[in-house]
Parts: sequence; C-alpha cells; structure tokens
Amino acid sequence: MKKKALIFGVTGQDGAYLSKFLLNKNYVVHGVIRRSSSINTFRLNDVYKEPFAKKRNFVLHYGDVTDSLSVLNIIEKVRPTEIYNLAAQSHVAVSFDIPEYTTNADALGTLRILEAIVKVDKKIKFYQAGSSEMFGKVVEKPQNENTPFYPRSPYGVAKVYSYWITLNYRESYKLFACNGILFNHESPLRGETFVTKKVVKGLCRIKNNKQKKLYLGNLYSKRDWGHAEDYVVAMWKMLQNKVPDDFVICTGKQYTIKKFINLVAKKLKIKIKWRGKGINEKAYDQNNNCIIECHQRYFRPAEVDTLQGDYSKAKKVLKWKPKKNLEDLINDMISYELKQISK
Ligand code: NAP
Ligand code: F7E
Repeated sequence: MKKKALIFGVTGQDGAYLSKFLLNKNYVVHGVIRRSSSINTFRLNDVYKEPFAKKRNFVLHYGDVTDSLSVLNIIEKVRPTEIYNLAAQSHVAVSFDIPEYTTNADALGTLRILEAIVKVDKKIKFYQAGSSEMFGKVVEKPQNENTPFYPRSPYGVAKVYSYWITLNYRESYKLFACNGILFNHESPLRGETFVTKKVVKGLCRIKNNKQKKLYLGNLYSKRDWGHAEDYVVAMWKMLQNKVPDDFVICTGKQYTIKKFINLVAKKLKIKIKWRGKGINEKAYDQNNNCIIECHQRYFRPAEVDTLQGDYSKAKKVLKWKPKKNLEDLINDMISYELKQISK
C-alpha cells in the first residue's frame, strides 16, 4: 500500500516542495487549500491533477485550520499515514497587524489537528512546522534544540504554543509527533513580501529597467538562510526516524540583509555604493541613481536581530545536512526572476 501524506499549507512555498518530494517517493499526497477569490495554486502547477483524472496521486481538499470541523472531516476522510502542518499566517511583520488571527491559525490550528489525530487514529505521524523565530531575542549563539525560547512577535509566540502542545500530545497520548525548528529557508517560490524575494525580484527588475527603486527596512538583522528544497527533506526524515523528536534545521551560517543585497547585486553586475546612516542609508548604482531606500513601514515593533543555528543533532540522528549554500540559493532565485521578466 502506498503511503498517504496530508499537507496543511500545501499552497505555500514548503507545501509545493514537499508535495513534489513525496510524490517522487511514491506517496499519494493530499493537500488542504483555502477557498480564495483568486487562484492560489500557482506553486502546484507541476503536480496538479484534474479532479476527475483516474488514479490521482495528488488530491486537494477545501479546509482551514481555523475551522475544527473541516480539520476533523478531512483527517477522517483521508486517513493519512503522515500529516505535515505547514499551515500558518507566516509573515512576522503582519502578525503584529493581525495578532488574533495569527494566534488562531498558528497556535490553535495545531491543537485542532492534534485533537483530530487523537480522535481518528493515534498512529498518524505528525510534523509541526516550528520556527527559529521562537528563539527571537536569542539567549545563546548558535541556537540548538536546548536553547530556551524568547519569541519577539505574535507569530513567534504562537509558534511556541504549537511547539509545546505538540510535545505535550506526544507525551500525553504517545503520538509520533515531531517539531521541526526550521531557520529561514527561501527559494524561487518564496512569498513576494519576504526580504530575500523582495531583494532578488527588485534588483532583477531594476537591472532590466522594469522598476526604479526598492524600499526595505532593517538592513542589519542577521539570518541563517537555507534552501527550501533541502529543508522539506528534513521534515520527511523526522517522520521516518525510529522515535518522535525535535530538530533544528539550518545551515549554521549567517549574513546581514545588507550582505545579501550586495551578493545579489554583484551577481547581477550592478555596482552599488552605500551612503548615509540609519533610516537614511541608501544604495546607489554606477549612474548614481538611488536604487534602495529604507522606509519606516518595513521596520518591526520588535526585531529579531540575529539567528544562527546548529544542526549537529539532525546531522547525527537524521543524517541530514544542507546541500545548497547561499550562492546556490541566490543563483536559483535570480534565474527564476530573470525568466519571469523575459516571459
Ligand atoms: P507560506 O508560503 O506562507 O505558506 C503558508 C501556507 O499556509 C499556505 O499554503 C497558506 O495558504 C496556508 N495557510 C495560511 N493560513 C491558513 C489557514 N488558516 N488554514 C489553512 N491553511 C492556511 O509559508 P512557508 O514558507 O511555506 O512555511 C511553511 C510553514 O513553515 C509555515 O507554518 C511557516 O510558519 C513555517 N516556517 C517557515 C520558515 C521559512 O523560512 N519559510 C521557517 C520556519 C518555519 P494560502 O496559500 O491560501 O495563503
Ligand atoms: O525578514 C528584515 C526583517 O520577513 C527577515 C518567515 O518565513 O523566517 C521568516 O521570518 C529580516 C527581518 O523573514 C525588509 O526586519 C528588512 O529582520 O524575510 P523576513 P523573517 O521575519 O525572518 C522565519 C524563520 C519564519 O518562521 C517566518 O515564517 O529582514 N527586513 N527589510 C525585511 N523583511 C521584510 N519582510 N521586508 C523588508 O522590506
């Protein structure tokens, strides 16, 4: 019998990479999508199957993690071997604007899935998409599975709840439930408003005279960026491990936003010079045109200044390590954007 995976958050960046990965492993993949007035399945174009096709290995269901009934009904109907909870309002800055909704989806959403597993079949394995944002104002460097949490946003706080409720259901009901603590991971399919996508897309468009300027926020926070394609492998490996456990997934390297911009500009052969300080710091191209400015709008009420993980445990137990480095990631993202522009 083929294994059956159910992915909440299938339309997102990770949902798309994970679907592809599991289909290649011969799984039947079920995904939960939200009803939307515009089509939101563009990331799934490669794997999408017409609803009436025979022997479908990829099936979509309407649902929402803020709706207990839909969560329970779908799990009962699909009876999956594994559930991946990737569903979340995943934008940290937006979580300050819609904290109640973020908590409902990102914290209580996890509880709803866990409760449904307990009711339907305790043997269903469960992956929870935890985040390095839980470390927030970091209390040690680098961060590993034993580093205490200090979240800095409604998003981070909601993810901490999900981490603990997953651990609690593992201990209380003996569920095979794992927390991935994933550091930032990016790709050509990254959401449009995350900083790497904004920078790569913006600079590619500026280079091709499609846009004049890019507005950003804090240039000095540091992130440990990996490639989403590598990170979905780690999610799957956690559920194939002998025992349920929690794992940090990262690259161990960190860069500032400014360094990321400089690397992208170099690849695109844009010679940039930085002038000014603080919010007035700006980047100019070789013709002295200002191409990057900072704007208060993109600063957060509380910032996570520095993140750098230690993936020793995943390396030892899961035999996982990242295959792609930052340069590979940037190359991938640039070539995708340049193709989009030429279309
Ligand atoms: P993403 O691109 O924003 O995707 C989020 C997914 O969740 C989308 O499919 C979205 O559907 C869905 N979703 C949002 N609210 C929902 C709701 N109420 N009910 C059902 N589905 C809902 O995020 P991602 O980058 O793929 O990340 C996947 C997961 O990993 C998220 O939980 C995120 O918080 C977590 N994470 C991400 C990173 C990272 O660097 N990417 C790092 C650590 C943890 P729509 O398409 O309809 O919006
Ligand atoms: O910001 C700074 C910003 O929004 C990174 C999510 O996937 O990873 C992601 O959260 C940094 C922050 O990612 C802009 O202030 C500067 O310091 O790309 P981001 P994030 O907040 O780290 C974690 C692990 C998750 O779990 C989340 O789901 O970049 N920054 N200027 C900016 N950020 C944005 N978005 N836009 C700017 O213009």
